[in-house]
Amino acid sequence: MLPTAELLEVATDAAALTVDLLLERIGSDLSVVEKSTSTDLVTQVDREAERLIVDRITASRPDDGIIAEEGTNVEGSSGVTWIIDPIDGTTNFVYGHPGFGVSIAAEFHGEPVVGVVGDPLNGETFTASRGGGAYRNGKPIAVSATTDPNRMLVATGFGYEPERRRAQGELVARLLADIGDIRRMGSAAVDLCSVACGRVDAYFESGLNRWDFAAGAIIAAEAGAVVSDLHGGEPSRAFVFAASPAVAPALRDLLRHLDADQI
Ligand code: LIP
Repeated sequence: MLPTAELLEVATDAAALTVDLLLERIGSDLSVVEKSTSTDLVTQVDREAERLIVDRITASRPDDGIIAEEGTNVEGSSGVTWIIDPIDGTTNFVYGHPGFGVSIAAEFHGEPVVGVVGDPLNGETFTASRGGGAYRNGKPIAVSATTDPNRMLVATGFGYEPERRRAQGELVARLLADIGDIRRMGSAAVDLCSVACGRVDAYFESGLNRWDFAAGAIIAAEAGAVVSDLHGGEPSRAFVFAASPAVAPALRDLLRHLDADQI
């Protein structure tokens, strides 16, 4: 029997500890380091937050596997693997700009089971468990009711490599005339939670790491969103697509027509 309730409790507790750390350190003198490119940033707080989360998880579940953005990679024996981004939207965190959060997901033999995203500046904690629905601060949430594709509010994001960024920008320019508007908020985890609570109608992005979207994807799916790649498969590094069912077919057709998953 999968201890879903325990996994949700551990993830929620670890997220709460991390939110407190991020609120304490935001705006402080952060040692910012470039990773893969000049736009791919990491701070000492990312590393401290990851340590905090890993310690909280291992205190309760020492036999679980853990994969996290800042380097933690533990092979487990329980079948449960944690997928963690201690600060998704690091650039926003460095600037003190809204649009960052801690993202913690648990998978059982590769299947998503639990997702928690904590957004410190909005004071929101999003949670979901497979088959258990999606919640914001403990209250049920659901995707938007928009039906007109020409009114779709669509979130997206851009990678770090200059050529990919150029192509992603060109894609947005070609898409804009056929939707309501674009929002680029800077965190896949927060964007997916925005789909889950109806703050945007849809989100897409290519080139993400699993830790960017693992928690937000189950939260969006449990809130009623269509969550996939661009061809109905599982969301992946190639493409993450999340949309309310009413607008999903129209947006998916537009993105397929623009070869959005070939960038
Ligand atoms: C971020 C993603 C976001 C993307 C940003 C960045 P990070 O992750 O969550 O969707 O558009 O460029 O990759 O690097 O802040 O953890």
